[in-house]
Formats: sequence, structure tokens, C-alpha cells
Amino acid sequence: MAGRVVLHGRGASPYSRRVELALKVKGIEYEFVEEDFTNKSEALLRYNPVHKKVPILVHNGKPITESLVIIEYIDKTWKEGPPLLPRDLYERAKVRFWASFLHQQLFEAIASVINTDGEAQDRAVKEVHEKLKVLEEGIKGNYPGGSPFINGNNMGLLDVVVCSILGTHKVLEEVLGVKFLDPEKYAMVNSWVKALTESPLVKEAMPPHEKLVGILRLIRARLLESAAA
Ligand SMILES: N[C@@H](CCC(=O)N[C@@H](CS)C(=O)NCC(=O)O)C(=O)O
Repeated sequence: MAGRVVLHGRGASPYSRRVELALKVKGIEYEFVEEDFTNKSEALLRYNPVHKKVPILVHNGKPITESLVIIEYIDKTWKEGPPLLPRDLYERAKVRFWASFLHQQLFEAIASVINTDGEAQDRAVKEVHEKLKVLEEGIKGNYPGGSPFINGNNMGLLDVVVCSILGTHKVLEEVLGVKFLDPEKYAMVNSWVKALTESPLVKEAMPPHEKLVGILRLIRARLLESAAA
């Protein structure tokens, strides 16, 4: 029995999306509450008074925050679905390492490309390529292949995290006018992301491309405007 599961999130948020994907992999039914950042709900502020951010998973009335923490909670709580983390402790440690690299390093670098212009943006793009190179080598060395996903036939923690960041690379490339996932430079990462974005579960969870392009253009315009003010 899943109990009552409510996810407070934002359709366009990569952090929310990774939690939604984890719930879908496990086959857990949940209610989605779309939050408005210009008018945060009383529930959001009560459940996450420290960061006042989404995603927040509320399980039987108890809130859990921070996307990576939530995904581990999902994995430990609903043992009946496919595992999101390997049972072997060494493999589990490696997955946590790469998830944190993606979450902290690659995502931060991409965020810098979104909120800069001109030379600062050129530097940020270079940084993204450096991180992608590290990821490509890391994947080659640790997960030389065979399965469509890092976790095997079902997505796991690393798969949902990479999907939440690079699953929308075409949106980023269109809005920013920069090519990130060059298949010649990053063959492993490219085929991994392709397998993920072509899977029915991801297609179902991903908002339409045009909608995300519109949202990202708006976010970028606001960020550039506040940086210039
Ligand atoms: N480290 C957090 C980051 C969550 C986060 O940044 N959420 C954004 C949505 S993309 C948010 O709620 N922003 C609201 C705000 O900044 O006011 C996680 O992994 O869950």
C-alpha cells in the first residue's frame, strides 16, 4: 500500500521531474500539486520552511524535501517496484557519486549558461563541455554498456537525474543557441540520453518541447534583466 502520496512541484522544474520519474518507475500513484513561485502556497512554506522550494513529497502527511533525498526515500519505502539504487554497497556509492556530480557540477554549469551573456556565457559553455567530458569518461570507465540505462532495463537514480538535466538538451540548445550533446564528442552520454528520452515513461512525464522553450526563454530573460539591474 502506497498510502497517500502528494508531490508539490512545478511541471517545468528538473528537480520535480526527477522525483516524478522515480515515482513512475516504482509505479506509485501520486497526486501532483502545481506550485506558483510568485505566490507560494501555505503548504509549501509549512513543509519546506528552510529552502521554500519544490519538490516536496508528502507521504501520509509527512514532508520530505530535496530531490535526491526524496528519491532515496522512495526507493527504501516502496521495495516492491524496481530498485532505484543498486543493492551492492560499492555500486551504490558510485551511483551516489555520479548523481551528485551531475546535480552539483553539470547542472550548475548549465545554469550559468542560462543566466549569462557574451564572454561570461562563452566561459560557462566551456565549463559545461569540461563537465560533459568528465561525465563521458566516467560513464565509459564505470558503465561500459550493454543495457539501455545505467540501472539496467529500468531507470534508477542516475538515470532519472541525467534525464532531468540532459533530457531537455534540445530545449537548452534551441534557446541558448549552443550545441551541448555533440554525438561525436560524447557518444556514450548521447546514446544514454537518447535511450532515456525515447522511453515511454519519459515521454509521458516530459512537458511538450515548445512549452519548455517558452518557459526557458522567459526564465532567461528575467535572469538577465535582474543581473543587469
Ligand atoms: N536542491 C534542491 C533544489 C530545488 C530547487 O531549486 N527548486 C526550485 C525549482 S526548479 C524552486 O523551488 N524554486 C523556487 C524559488 O526559488 O523560489 C533539490 O534538489 O530539490
